[in-house]
Amino acid sequence: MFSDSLKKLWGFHPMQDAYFHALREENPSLVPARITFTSHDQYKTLVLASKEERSAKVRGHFYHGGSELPVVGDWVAIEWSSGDHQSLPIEAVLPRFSELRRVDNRRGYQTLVANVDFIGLVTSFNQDLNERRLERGLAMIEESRAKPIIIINKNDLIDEPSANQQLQVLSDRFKNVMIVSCSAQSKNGIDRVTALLGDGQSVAFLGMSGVGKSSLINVILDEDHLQTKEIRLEDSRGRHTTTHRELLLTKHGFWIIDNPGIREFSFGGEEDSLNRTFEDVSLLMLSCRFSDCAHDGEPGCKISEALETGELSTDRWENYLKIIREMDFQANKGNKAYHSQKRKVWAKRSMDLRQRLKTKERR
Ligand SMILES: Nc1nc2c(ncn2[C@@H]2O[C@H](COP(=O)(O)OP(=O)(O)OP(=O)(O)O)[C@@H](O)[C@H]2O)c(=O)[nH]1
Ligand SMILES: [Mg+2]
Ligand SMILES: [Zn+2]
Repeated sequence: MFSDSLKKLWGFHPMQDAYFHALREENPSLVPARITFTSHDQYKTLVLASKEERSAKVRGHFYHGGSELPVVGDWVAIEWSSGDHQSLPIEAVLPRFSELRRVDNRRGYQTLVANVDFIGLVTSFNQDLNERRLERGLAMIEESRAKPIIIINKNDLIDEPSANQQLQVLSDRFKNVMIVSCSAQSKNGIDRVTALLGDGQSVAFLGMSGVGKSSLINVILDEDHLQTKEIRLEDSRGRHTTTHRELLLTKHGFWIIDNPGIREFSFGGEEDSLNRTFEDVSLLMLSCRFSDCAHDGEPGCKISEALETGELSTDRWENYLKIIREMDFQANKGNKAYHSQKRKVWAKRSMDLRQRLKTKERR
C-alpha cells in the first residue's frame, strides 16, 4: 500500500505495521495515520497512504470500553473515506514503542506524547538550571523508553568559560546522557541539536515554561510557526505560552513535538527505571555489606562511604530519597496506615542524614 522508505520517513515502526495488518484483515478500509494535534475530542492526523492531513474523531468504544485515548505522536488505524468535510473515525490506537507520562493526582497518570525516539529535556542558562530538577526529568524520561537529550538554551546570556564549567558539572553528574548547549536567539549550537536526530525519528521537547522550547523549534523549523512569549505579552493571557502539543516535520527529516511548559517533573514509574537513572546509587546499595542495609551508618554501608569520600554527592542522594518517597506515596495512596508508617521511616532517614552531615561539617 505504501513503500518501506515512506514508513521509515514517517517513523512507522515494523511492530506497529504488523499490528495494523492484523486489524486490516478484519476491516480492509482501515489505513494508518499519525496524530499531529489534539484539542478536546478533535484530532488532526496525517494519513500515511495519501500523505494528507485530515481531522478525525475517536469511535464511541473508546469512551465505553476504557481504551486509552490517542495522544500526539500516536499511530492510529482510521477508516478512510474521501471528501475532506467529515472527521474520519479512529478505530484503534496502535501499540506504542515509547510514551511519556506524568503523574496526575486525579487520573493516576496522563500520557503526554507517544512514539518519540528522543525527549529533549530543555532548560536554560539562568535560574532555571537546576540539577535536581533535571534529574527528576531524566527519571521521568527513563520510564518513557525514549532517549534523553539535555538541551541548555540561552547560551547567549553567559560567557563561554562559565557555560563550559556548568556543562562539566552536568556531565559529571549525568554520565552517559547527551548534553548540548545552544541559543535560539543567536542560533549558536542549533546544529549540535539537529545533528543528533535522524530521518524519520521523532523528538519531543519538555521543560519548564519560558526556557525557550517553542523558540528553539521555530529556529529548527526556520519559520515562526509557534507562538513564543513576545507575541503573547501583548495580549497577556497568562504565563504559559504554548497550550497545545503539536507534531511537526522539520526540513532536516525528523519530527518534533512542542509541549506546554510543565510546572514540575513527576516520576510515577517503576523502581527499575529509577535505578537506571540512578545507576551509581543502585550499584552502591547492592554492594552494602547487609542486604537489608538502611544506608544509615550501618557497618559496611557503601552509600555512607561514598557520601564521606564525595564519590556520591549528598544532593544526588537526597534527591534519590525524595523521589523514592514520592513513589511510595503514589503506590500506597490507598493504604494510609502503610503509607504514613513508610513515610516516617524515610523522613527519619533523611533527617538522620542531614544531622550526620551537619556534625561532619562541624568537625
Ligand atoms: N536570551 C535568550 N532568550 C531566549 C532564547 N530562547 C528563547 N528566549 C526567550 O525566552 C522567552 C520564552 O520563550 P518560549 O519559546 O516562549 O518558551 P517556552 O519554553 O516555549 O515556554 P512555554 O510555551 O510557556 O512552555 C521568550 O521571551 C524568548 O524570546 C535564547 O536563546 N536566548
Ligand atoms: Mg512554548
Ligand atoms: Zn547501605
